Amino acid sequence: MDDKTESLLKRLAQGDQRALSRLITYVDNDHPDCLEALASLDHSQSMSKLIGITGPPGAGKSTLTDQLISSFRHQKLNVGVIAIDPSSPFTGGAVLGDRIRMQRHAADDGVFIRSLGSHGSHGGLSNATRDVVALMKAFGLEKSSPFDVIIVETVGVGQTELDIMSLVDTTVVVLVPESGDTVQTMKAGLMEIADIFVVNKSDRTGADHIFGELKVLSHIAATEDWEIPVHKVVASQGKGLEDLLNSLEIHQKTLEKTSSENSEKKNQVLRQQVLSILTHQIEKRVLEKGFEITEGENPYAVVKRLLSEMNK
Ligand SMILES: Nc1nc2c(ncn2[C@@H]2O[C@H](COP(=O)(O)OP(=O)(O)OP(=O)(O)O)[C@@H](O)[C@H]2O)c(=O)[nH]1
Ligand SMILES: [Mg+2]
Repeated sequence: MDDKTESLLKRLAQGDQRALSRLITYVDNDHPDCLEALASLDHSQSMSKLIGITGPPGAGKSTLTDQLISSFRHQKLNVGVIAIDPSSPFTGGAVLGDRIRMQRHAADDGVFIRSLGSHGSHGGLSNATRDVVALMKAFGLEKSSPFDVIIVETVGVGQTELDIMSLVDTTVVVLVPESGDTVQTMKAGLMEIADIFVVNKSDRTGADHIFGELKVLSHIAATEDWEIPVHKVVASQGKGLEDLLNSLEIHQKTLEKTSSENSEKKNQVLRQQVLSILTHQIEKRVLEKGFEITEGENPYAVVKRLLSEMNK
């Protein structure tokens, strides 16, 4: 690790947002010091609460995130935001849109917002997000100015989002009155990923219908500890926010209460993280060294050769 990286890490721990920004760029560009830098972080003192906001494109996730930032700032909490746009080559404007929607917080020292697109994140978006979350959790720990809340906004409810949402404590799935089909086709997936449902754009007709459907689903899937609450929200007007904030708090408390039962799940998430970091590192090493492959060669034989070369 060179001196520059070391000094960036020191400044990160002291709560320097520019250092955090630089280190996120390191991660985005797969800087050679990344692994060592991330491995040196100590998260044992981190108290950051991690909230995931996910849902279909245009559901109002950024508008909601913006409102949540305001509420948390009222409580004098520091907030870090990662806005993920998996399709940035096509919707580059969306990243910009996120920025604009949350722009009013840009000058606030207690808020840090960063967008991540698939461009630049070599190991895929869930790898990049995990790395950025790791950096954000270590931010400001020495100066007692850490992020009290870290919000991860991501589009969709597929496998990548599942991986990303395994990083957070509480996942809010944002749907809209037009999401009826999504609810029907993705029932199981939705119930697996969601800790809280938001029916946003409840100023539109059809909100009651989807609200009712989600209520039934979460009632069926309810456990002793948790029944997924469903909230009608109008993010653009800040309506319904208090109930949502209340649910977020109750969910955090439930997690604390059931933390011993959750330790197995946490372990599983950790193991999964180790495996994906390892995969990424091996791939990186192989690519750095380069490898020969002749036309029509058996790809399994190539991998066998590469692995035995690695063992030497
Ligand atoms: N009518 C209505 N419109 C809303 C509401 N919340 C957000 N919008 C609008 O919906 C549009 C999309 O909002 P965003 O917050 O960018 O949605 P998003 O889910 O972050 O979008 P992507 O990140 O591009 O997937 C914007 O034009 C918002 O003004 C709402 O409660 N009611
Ligand atoms: Mg958005």
